[in-house]
Amino acid sequence: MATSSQQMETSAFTHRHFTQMAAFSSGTPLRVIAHVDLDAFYAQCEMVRLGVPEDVPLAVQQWQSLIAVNYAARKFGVTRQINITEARKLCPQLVAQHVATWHPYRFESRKILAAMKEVLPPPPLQRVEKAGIDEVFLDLSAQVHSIMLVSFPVLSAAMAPGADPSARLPPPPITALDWKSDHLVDLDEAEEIKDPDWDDIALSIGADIIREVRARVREKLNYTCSGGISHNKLLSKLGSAQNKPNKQTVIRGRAVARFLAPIKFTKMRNLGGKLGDQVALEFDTEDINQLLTVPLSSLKSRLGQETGLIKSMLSAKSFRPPIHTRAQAEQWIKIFAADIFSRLVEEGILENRRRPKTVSLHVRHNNLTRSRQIQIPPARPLDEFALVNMGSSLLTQIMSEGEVWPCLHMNMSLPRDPRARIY
Ligand code: DCP
Ligand code: MG
Repeated sequence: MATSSQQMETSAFTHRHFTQMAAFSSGTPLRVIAHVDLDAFYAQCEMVRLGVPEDVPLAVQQWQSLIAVNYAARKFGVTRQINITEARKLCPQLVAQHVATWHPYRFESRKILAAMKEVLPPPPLQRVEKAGIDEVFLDLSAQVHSIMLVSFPVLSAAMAPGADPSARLPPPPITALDWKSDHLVDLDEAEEIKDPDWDDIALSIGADIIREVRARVREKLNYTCSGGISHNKLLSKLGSAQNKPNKQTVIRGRAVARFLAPIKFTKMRNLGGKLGDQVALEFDTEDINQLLTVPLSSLKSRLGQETGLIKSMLSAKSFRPPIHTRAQAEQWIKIFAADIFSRLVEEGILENRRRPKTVSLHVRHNNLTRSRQIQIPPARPLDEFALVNMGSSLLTQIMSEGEVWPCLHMNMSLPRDPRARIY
């Protein structure tokens, strides 16, 4: 809490900024967007199903790879990047639960979404968007707006007919906010002693809502999840990952620059895959701050047409330091296969005519990227095992044609079928 505070004359925000919240306008700096992501989701599904206590290390295994690792196991250094044999060395008591299909996780995912909605007002105040099997975005703007109107009668002037939309709001009648046990991204000292403005109040109400959403999921279904609360999707998504597990993080508008500075841009939505890798290679940095100094025109011209390819199903990894052995490469092929296969399942691509026709593998050695692709046998089931096998034979081909070690980058993709509508 601030020891001395700087009294403000008016808010930095206008009547319009406030009224726009009710319409979910993306133009208002007061909007409240939250992202909620389940902790170690598939692992938690197995823990809930089998009644495994929280402190027991557990991982979900698919072939030799781990596709989810609970937080008890992560304490031993077990991650998705290692195989089951390595994991057992690090953590001999690890419970490894083998998984055959994704259906039970999809079912749990739907139950969790329904539980979240129970504590939210009905639409049109509610706006929830499922972003993946274990994550949702919530636009809380309209709900927060309605709560603010009740809690702060001074704001009703902004809604009055004839109110000047560009007039500033009065300062909030409070000087401190209770953030409960939330993580707050720190502000610079000069900012921290300022009184909260309406944007901080909006986020604090949003944080109260997300605390309740998470509590309901925990009480009803026994899952923990993490949340990020901020003014846009990118920040809230980065926020939810910041203090996992079972924590929520608030990124206030004034904290954004400080928050983003150390984050690698390859962690951002749309920059985690091929595009992010390409940007990192092209500009030789993964730092947001460094990238912010590159003019947009230069970004566009240097990335060129290539960026249009991100729609194909692709799983990629840049190696710093580079990898040197076939065994390491095989490990990554398994991870790519698991990643791509789960997305194929998730997007329902295997169940209809949009089944992909080819698999390709790209391998970068020094400045040279070589690739090979093969047809997917149409009659056989396209499962993760088949993808691993195809990736492995592509690697054999590429290795037979020239040097690959040290290898700086690999990716596996299922190129878009030009006849398919989506993907
Ligand atoms: N998943 C998968 N293969 C991957 C990545 C993820 O099968 N390569 C599945 C298993 C995860 C689920 O998707 O449990 C959700 O992915 P997340 O990235 O959210 O990871 P977790 O929920 O496991 O962990 P976290 O607590 O970091 O969110
Ligand atoms: Mg998750």
